[in-house]
Amino acid sequence: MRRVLIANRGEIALRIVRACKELGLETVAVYSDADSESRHVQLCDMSLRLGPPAAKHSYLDKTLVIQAAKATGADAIHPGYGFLSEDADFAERCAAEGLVFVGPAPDAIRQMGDKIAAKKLAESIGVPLVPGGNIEPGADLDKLARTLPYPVLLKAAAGGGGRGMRVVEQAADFAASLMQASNEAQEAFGDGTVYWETYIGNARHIEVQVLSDAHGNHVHLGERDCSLQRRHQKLLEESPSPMLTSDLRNDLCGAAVRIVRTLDYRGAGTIEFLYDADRRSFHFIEMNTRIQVEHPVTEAVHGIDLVREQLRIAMGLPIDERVRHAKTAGWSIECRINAEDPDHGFMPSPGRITRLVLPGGPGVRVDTHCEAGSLVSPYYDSMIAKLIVWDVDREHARRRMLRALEEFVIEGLTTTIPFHIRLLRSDAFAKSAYNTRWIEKAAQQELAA
Ligand code: MV4
Repeated sequence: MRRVLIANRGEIALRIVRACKELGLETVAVYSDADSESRHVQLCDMSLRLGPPAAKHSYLDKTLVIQAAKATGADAIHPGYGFLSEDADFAERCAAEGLVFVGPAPDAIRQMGDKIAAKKLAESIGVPLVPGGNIEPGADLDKLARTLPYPVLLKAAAGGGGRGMRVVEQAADFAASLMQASNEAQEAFGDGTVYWETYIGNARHIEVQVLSDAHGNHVHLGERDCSLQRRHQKLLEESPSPMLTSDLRNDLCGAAVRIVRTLDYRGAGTIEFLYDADRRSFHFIEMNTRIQVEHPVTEAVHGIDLVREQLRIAMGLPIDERVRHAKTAGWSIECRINAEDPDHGFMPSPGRITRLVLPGGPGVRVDTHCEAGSLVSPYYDSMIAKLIVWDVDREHARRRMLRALEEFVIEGLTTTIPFHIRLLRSDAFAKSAYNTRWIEKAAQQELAA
């Protein structure tokens, strides 16, 4: 592996360029017309235009991306997150073209992309699941509806990340909700298969970072608590999770490693669990076969570089010795700074950044592709920066995050910074006394401007 094409944009493209450079790898940027001036394009050794801003005609066009790799002599493609990162067909086409896909084998992507298959695998090795079941085509829906433990949650087998989920409160609503969920899933993923789970109302979303190499090493790098999400967009993540005892943490991380070992996995991955705060139990829900947006909090508490490890693994090298034996130390929090208006339902607020002053000082990291003068495009997600802090414990990290948010100056568009400041100051956050439902309600009440 000598030359890596980065099939992404924004902060993660820049993140990958940096990791490649530190490993002595050459870099190729691909970009849409909205990103031709982007920082990662400037820093790459070579760059190539893909097409117009719409992702369908640029970052999501598999043929164009593979052609770009061929044309520039790249021998590997890093997909980042989103776009083509969990597209098994794309990974397969890379292999067929002799290109290294920086990620797991197509079969692993495909199996974990089917959320029902993923649960079956977890169940087969004794990992606890949320009670639930499949809904076979032609099943007697009235009969099924009468037996379910309400409230239930309908989920799309091809979905994930909360897209296409629907809560059903009572048997009378089941058939209609199923129809809607299935139609939505068909529309969004081309697969209308839906399954049901008991809806856990008092839950925390806790995920485990794993790394697997081609030499049979499978390690976890602790957990992240991602319970603060609005419409399934994460707002703030932290590591470790304030909810876990060391016994629970060992069980959770052990279960995650057993899953990737069984899969004969290779690369970076994330195993998602729901923690039921009433029963103090955890349940596997799904696996993501890519690097995630929130990976820096794991890097901060372990002193490691996950993207570097992804590249090492793709090169056939073993996971670095120090990474294999890394221990969690201190506390890390990440806030996603979005060009959105929290006072108007988090409406996207694209536009030009006229002034940008980044926070700094000890324990502060900012991952952003933006600078003063940058145009935030309406074509892509509205994340403009990730602010990550590390400190010795949660309360110090909370205060450090507040001071960093207060230093941060972004002018020209509306951002989520003021909302994050209210969130970090709230009692619920300080005590970690919230669940996955809290933020949605609080955004209209105690966290409203
Ligand atoms: C759940 C759940 C409660 N019960 N499943 C959301 C993202 C996806 N990966 C799984 N998610 C959830 N699955 C059961 N059976 C709660 C979530 C969830 C959530 C739900 C509503 C609002 C915000 C949420 C944040 C994290 C997780």
